[in-house]
Amino acid sequence: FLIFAGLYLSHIVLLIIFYTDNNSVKLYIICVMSLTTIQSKAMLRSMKSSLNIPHFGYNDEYDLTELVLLRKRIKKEVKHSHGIKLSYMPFIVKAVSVALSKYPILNSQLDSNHENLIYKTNHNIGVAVDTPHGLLLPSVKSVQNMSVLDVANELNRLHEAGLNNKLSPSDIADGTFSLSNIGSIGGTYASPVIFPPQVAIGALGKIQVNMCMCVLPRFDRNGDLLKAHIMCISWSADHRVIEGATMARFSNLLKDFLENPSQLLLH
Ligand code: CAO
Repeated sequence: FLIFAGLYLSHIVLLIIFYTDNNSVKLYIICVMSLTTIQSKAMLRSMKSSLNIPHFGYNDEYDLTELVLLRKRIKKEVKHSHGIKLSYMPFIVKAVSVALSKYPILNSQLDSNHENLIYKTNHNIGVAVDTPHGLLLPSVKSVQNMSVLDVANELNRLHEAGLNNKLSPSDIADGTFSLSNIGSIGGTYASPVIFPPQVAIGALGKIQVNMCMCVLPRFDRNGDLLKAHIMCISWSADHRVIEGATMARFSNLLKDFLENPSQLLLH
């Protein structure tokens, strides 16, 4: 008979097989592989197939002043009463899902023959997580059925699991749309690479006050310079499937939700 045993030591996985018959016992160690290597290989494969996608880019600036104030108002209370760390991401992920409901083609995938477009029911929104083990892309599943707080809770879990190298294959699998919050590290614009078979990805820049030169100034009714918190967003979409006008309309709708975040209460 055969006995299979798996051993996980730091970053090393050993698959040990004992084989016994009446006369002998044989021991095989058939697999020794670093998890980091597995992740890098997955990244290599997916980035290689990304090269075949004709990317087009679209950028815009969102005024997140209201959202910055809203988060500031409720952040402590959410931590205190729910134990949840509330960043900007849960609002953005939820708003993306609401906008996807109006533009479901952005939540679609091309089949392997590139002949059919499959519209995905669930909004499984992938969030790029920078970890000591490399870049990971877990996804929050079925965001369309979640509240902002549910999303925050799940993002906290995925972030923590990512940092501790504890994400499960199901956490990583089945993403339908992706976001990369590079702005939590820095930067204003990016050119994100689509994660196939998905058809679009957004990169979020750093939320910064518009007094800097890189974003358009905002003015009040009197023409005086207004302090506003601006985030630049950079989209990449698969031009075989997504037209520029669709991307622009989707982005406008998302912008509307994020600039008036109380609307999210209705979802
Ligand atoms: N602009 C300004 N501040 C931001 C911000 C942004 N775009 N994004 C996050 N912040 C703030 C948060 O609000 C938080 O502030 P407080 O401490 O006041 O609450 C702080 O920065 C830390 O946030 P965080 O990173 O812990 O949490 P998050 O939910 O905003 O982001 C995650 C989580 C996983 C997206 C992020 O940590 C990360 O890994 N980003 C990098 C993604 C990446 O590498 N992309 C490149 C992919 S291509 O190689």
